[in-house]
Amino acid sequence: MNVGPMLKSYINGEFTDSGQYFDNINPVDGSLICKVSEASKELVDQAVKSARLALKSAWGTMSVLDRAALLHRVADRMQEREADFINAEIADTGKPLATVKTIDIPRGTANFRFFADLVRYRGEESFRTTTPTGEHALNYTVNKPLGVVAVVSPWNLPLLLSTWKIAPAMACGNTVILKPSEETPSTATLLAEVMHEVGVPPGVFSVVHGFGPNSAGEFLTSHEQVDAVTFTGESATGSRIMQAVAPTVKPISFELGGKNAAIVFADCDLEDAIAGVARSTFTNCGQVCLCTERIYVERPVYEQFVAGMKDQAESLRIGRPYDEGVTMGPLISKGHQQKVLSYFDIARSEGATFITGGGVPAFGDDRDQGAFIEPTVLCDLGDDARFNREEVFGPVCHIAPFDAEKEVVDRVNDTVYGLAACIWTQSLDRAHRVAPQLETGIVWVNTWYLRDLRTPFGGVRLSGIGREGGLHSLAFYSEPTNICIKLK
Ligand code: NAD
Ligand code: 6OD
Repeated sequence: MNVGPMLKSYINGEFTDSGQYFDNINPVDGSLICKVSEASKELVDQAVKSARLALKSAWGTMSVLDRAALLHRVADRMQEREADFINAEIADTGKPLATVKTIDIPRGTANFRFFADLVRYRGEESFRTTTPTGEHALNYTVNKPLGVVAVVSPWNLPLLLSTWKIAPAMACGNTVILKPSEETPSTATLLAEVMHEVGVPPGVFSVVHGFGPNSAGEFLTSHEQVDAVTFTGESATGSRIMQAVAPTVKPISFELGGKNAAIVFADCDLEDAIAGVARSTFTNCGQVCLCTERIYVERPVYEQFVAGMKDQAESLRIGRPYDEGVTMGPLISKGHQQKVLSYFDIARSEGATFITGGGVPAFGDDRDQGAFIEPTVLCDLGDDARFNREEVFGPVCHIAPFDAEKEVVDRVNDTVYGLAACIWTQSLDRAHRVAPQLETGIVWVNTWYLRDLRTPFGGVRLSGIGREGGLHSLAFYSEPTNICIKLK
């Protein structure tokens, strides 16, 4: 694995050093993992230039079957190098081994395999046309790539979320430039190695390391020779990227923040609901865009639910990634730890009751220099409290009681976000009635983050623009041309 002294950008099939570096810090203990070479504007220009040229190379004329086969080879090689990917993701994020092994890395390879297969069997539209004046024609569409696609990804599920966009973009014949999060550059660099090893032609896939504003992220998204931008990250960043792409009017796909709710009805299987909401709140230390930070519980089971969540939070084992039985790692960085702690202070000042947590665990060893935080459960805030309106992105939720179905639907929908929601009930009628009333892109019933890669994924309002997943992804990463042939 290339993690060690320095990570380089990968441009035109070569690893390139810019001569300017930033530190990649281990969130477990604050130690230096490696230096990362930050791509300059000139290097981003070179990446875009080579990606444009690659569109005209063998890649541009490769059949969809050959492209799909190449993407399967990428997945094969990722699986052969699974241990490297696991260690790299753990080094950057501090996630527990079991999480990385069962979620992050397998989904990385699954993304390539899924879109490689899907694109082979995609159909194209055709219409036999008769006009009111009696003319006849055959209309059919041809799907072409958009061109050079910029993928800008976050740090919370680095490989999973970047490949979720890279794989369909490449499957559709685009060339891709990835700007991974500055917090998690390692698996992106490994992916570049894999692309190189399996013979992906130069310029088809590039990685430019760096930050957002006035760095690789901005250089890439504002580049006039980039044809589309697909982004996952904070809503405020999405807004800035939208402004950057506006002058050149290019397609965008945004998966942004959330302030997701779970609704627990009194008729649920309470044990399942407590375990499920604990999972939707604390998974990945609460750093999943789909995590639930607002929990509404029907009054008859409220006290029991709160007690159950306290037990769940206190039974999590916080610690080092490779230690047996560890179920929660650190937040991504000291900076993010400060942000989450500042929301605990806000909640305190707003009158919250801390049922459990609210601080930083003390280990008495080098982990005290890391970015750990206690799993936290709060009550007694109003829906208008800042804590209940803003995304925290940590292992924390607020639990509030409710009395009526219509009341809870209105309260859940009263947010600027709209990514996901969960409903816990044993009534099928209620599930069908309530789910469509929730103003979110995704609703889970009696579960959370159960994924089928064919389904539309995305959010409404500040949670995003567009849907990816299955044919939605292929539609975004393709430019259809309609061909109309006059028939006699
Ligand atoms: P972020 O917005 O800070 O950064 C994401 C990426 O954007 C990084 O690579 C960063 O360097 C880059 N970036 C930042 N400013 C930029 C700019 N001006 N121009 C171009 N690029 C820029 O997000 P994050 O902190 O890495 O991730 C956490 C956030 O992502 C949370 O809000 C979370 O909800 C959201 N998220 C959403 C989804 C989803 O599917 N909806 C998935 C994962 C994360
Ligand atoms: O599972 C996925 O495909 C996906 N896009 C997950 C997003 C998680 C957000 O943190």
